[in-house]
Amino acid sequence: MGVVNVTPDSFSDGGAWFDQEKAIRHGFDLVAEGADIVDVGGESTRPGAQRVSREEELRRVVPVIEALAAGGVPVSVDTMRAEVAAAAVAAGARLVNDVSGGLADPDMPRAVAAARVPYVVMHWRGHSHDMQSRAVYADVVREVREELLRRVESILRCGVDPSMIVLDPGLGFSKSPEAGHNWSLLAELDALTSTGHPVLVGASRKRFLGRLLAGPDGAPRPFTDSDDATVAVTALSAAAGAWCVRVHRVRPNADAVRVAAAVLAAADRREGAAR
Ligand code: PMM
Repeated sequence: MGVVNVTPDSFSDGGAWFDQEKAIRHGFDLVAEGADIVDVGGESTRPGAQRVSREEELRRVVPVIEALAAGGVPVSVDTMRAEVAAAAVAAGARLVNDVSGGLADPDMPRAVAAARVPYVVMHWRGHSHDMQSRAVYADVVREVREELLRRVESILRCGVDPSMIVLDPGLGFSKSPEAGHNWSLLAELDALTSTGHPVLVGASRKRFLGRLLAGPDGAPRPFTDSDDATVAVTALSAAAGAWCVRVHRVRPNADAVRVAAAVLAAADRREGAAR
């Protein structure tokens, strides 16, 4: 999944695709580099970000989704709002990616049920302006799994088909880099893959990578210089059974997915031969 943030202030690409023509071109480029899905978002979720209005979010994403979908691109919409999700699906989006897992807008699960599209349910504890204060866990892996499964129960009650639900641990969202929450979640991805739902991992250019790669003076690496580390996370996630990775630079990550798939296929063949 390649990312197109139609925002002036996203953490990971600093507003490079705010211009709609550029955003559309970038979406097609990501497909040419190997993206199976292009994720279009109009609201920044970087820590501390303030919300944009629904009207502004619609204005940003709908024309980009229309143009990409008309060009045959499988598009997902990255939104927490039911109305934006519905408008995006009407414009041709084929998946709804909701970083709040249905918590930000109670109408979202019913909108997704009506749209009959896959639904990415991410682990989330609150809006960006204060999400880091909620990064408190006794056991992050157990709590993220339990909170996600509670979300799934509630979403199923709204009529979403269970086979349409994708789970996401929400790396960087109410997760503390100092406490190592993101690494624990990656180390035990099977806590989510074992639910039977496909799993999406969004590590690309996140601050916990910049902190890992800090220089001798302790200054975190800038986000654009953490793409190689993102590729490493992609290979490990794909080998651990992730269904999808959400990334800013598609080509090297698509290569990493192919490497992991080749290793998994060889392991399957050897297991088959041993039986
Ligand atoms: N991360 C960002 C935005 N949307 N969606 C999902 N499903 N998972 C994520 O981890 C995720 C997301 C962070 O935004 P960025 O594109 O500005 O880095």
